[in-house]
Amino acid sequence: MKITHARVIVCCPGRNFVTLKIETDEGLTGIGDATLNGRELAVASYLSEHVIPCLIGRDAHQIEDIWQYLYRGAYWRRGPVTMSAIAAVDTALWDIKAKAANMPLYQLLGGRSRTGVMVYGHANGRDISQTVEEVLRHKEMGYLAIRAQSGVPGLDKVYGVGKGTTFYEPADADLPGEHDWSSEKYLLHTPRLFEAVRQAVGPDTHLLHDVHHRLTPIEAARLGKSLEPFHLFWMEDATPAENQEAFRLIRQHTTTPLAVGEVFNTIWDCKDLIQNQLIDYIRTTVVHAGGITHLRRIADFAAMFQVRTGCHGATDLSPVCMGAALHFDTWVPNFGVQELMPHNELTNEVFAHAYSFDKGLMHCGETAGHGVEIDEKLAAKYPYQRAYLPVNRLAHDGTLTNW
Ligand code: EZ4
Ligand code: CO
Repeated sequence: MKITHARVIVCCPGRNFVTLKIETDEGLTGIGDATLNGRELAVASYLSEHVIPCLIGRDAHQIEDIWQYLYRGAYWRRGPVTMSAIAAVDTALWDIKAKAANMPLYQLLGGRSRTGVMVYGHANGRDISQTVEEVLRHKEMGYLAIRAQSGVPGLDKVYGVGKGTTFYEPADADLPGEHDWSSEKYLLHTPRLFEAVRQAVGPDTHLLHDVHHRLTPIEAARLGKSLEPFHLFWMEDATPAENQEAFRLIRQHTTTPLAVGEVFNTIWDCKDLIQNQLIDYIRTTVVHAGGITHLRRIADFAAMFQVRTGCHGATDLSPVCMGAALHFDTWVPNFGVQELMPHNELTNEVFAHAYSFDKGLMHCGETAGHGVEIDEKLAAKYPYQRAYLPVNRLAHDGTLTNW
């Protein structure tokens, strides 16, 4: 089965998405997500200019060889742009292979390991009481796992707090907005938040929290320790992980489970974290970590060290990524949890999908392939609109820090 055509579709049904569509001489087509928030056109151009010309005429069934060709063959390895482009090709090819086999994708990975995929939803509030309300609303909707974030007294704009009530979209301006930060204010506030949330929600609901790379290792250790009484499912991105050793310090001080990796793009980004058992959950997902082929490699390596998966699933990962991730989650033996930030209605119209939510679990569906399609005519009505993630500055003197 030969690849005959491939094209990149960029659309903005409320937010930007980059999709790769591959066509074959047997009439089967497949799609892959290539969205890299705030850097969308870099991936689109990498695909159109440098990847698609090399795909035409290749055997669509040779997923592994094509993956190696694009990874090793570029000479310039890794990086979010390259790995998102490779991921899009890989996802589209798995979609095609599963359609050719007339099977849902998870069957090709080894079949079903669980009845459904536990997801965590986002409870966001301006303050503690609003976040508590949101946690209870999510519990009511059936969520078994809930991430809680809130505004911090004395800080004007912080990660995870939407403009309206619950909706939160971080890429919210055509040039980067500016947030402010104080680790001291945050460290005082966050244990109070979780004391209130745990008290309100009871002992059974899994609670999660995203630090979003803002703390130093010793500050993160302090936070992890102070959250122990509220037994979190995980504390996410406690400190930047360019230096994987940084997590050793956090680990030495706290039993709060640690998750990291939504910005990683290869197994090399998490090798030390995993083999030294410095983390509990690895957050890499299909679109930013080289597709199903590479994600499976990371998960198998993680399994040897009892590290479980917790795939990133924010709205900037398109429904195509979500569909593929849910097939992966349905199979992967060392599954932990899957993030879910539901897409808006328009996005769901552009990307019709087989997956669904029921009682805290997602189901990938039984459609052949990954079960997600793109309506190209509808997509064409919503052209790209430049949008950036914010930057972050220290509240007291404006020093640029991690967002
Ligand atoms: O800020 O996906 O856990 N989820 C997150 C996300 C990220 C965005 C960045 O593009 O941290 O909300
Ligand atoms: Co995160």
